[in-house]
Amino acid sequence: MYHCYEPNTCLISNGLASMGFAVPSAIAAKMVYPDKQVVAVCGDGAFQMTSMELETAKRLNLPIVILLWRDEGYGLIEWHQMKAFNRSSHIKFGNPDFKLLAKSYGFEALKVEKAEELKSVLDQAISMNKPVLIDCPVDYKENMKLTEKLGNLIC
Ligand SMILES: Cc1ncc(C[n+]2csc(CCOP(=O)(O)OP(=O)(O)O)c2C)c(N)n1
Repeated sequence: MYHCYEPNTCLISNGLASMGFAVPSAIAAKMVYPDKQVVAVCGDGAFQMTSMELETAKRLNLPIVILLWRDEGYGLIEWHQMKAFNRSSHIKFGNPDFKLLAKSYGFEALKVEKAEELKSVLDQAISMNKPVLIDCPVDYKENMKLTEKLGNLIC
């Protein structure tokens, strides 16, 4: 659903779609293009696979923004399970307090409290010109509504 306006401005781990890609690749992108704004977007499960790289970003003083979708679970897997079996299994996990975690690495931390705030919080994070993590709670029930809306297009 993300619209790209310029070539090579949206980096994804195509093919194997490896989780944990967003933060390290944002670090690399910012090192190569220090004058561009770089935002890593990732789920909480994927983030926790490489969250130690916050240390790298801080040490190299790279002002990247990490937008973290938090649903305490493997949302995409739950979505597929619900579509296939109408029930889900082993997709929930606990999280640390991401704001505290980010701060302990020397990141700034912001939190989105409601959907309407997303853009202003993102703008604020970008304008800080520092390493920032945004904790954004999401309700993946929206996914099932999307499935209904798009029907066979995404199956
Ligand atoms: C290294 C790795 N392990 C497993 C998978 C399979 N997989 C794809 S999406 C997903 C869950 C992603 O959860 P999260 O990062 O929290 O994002 P959400 O779907 O909740 O937005 C899993 C386990 C993968 N793509 N990469």
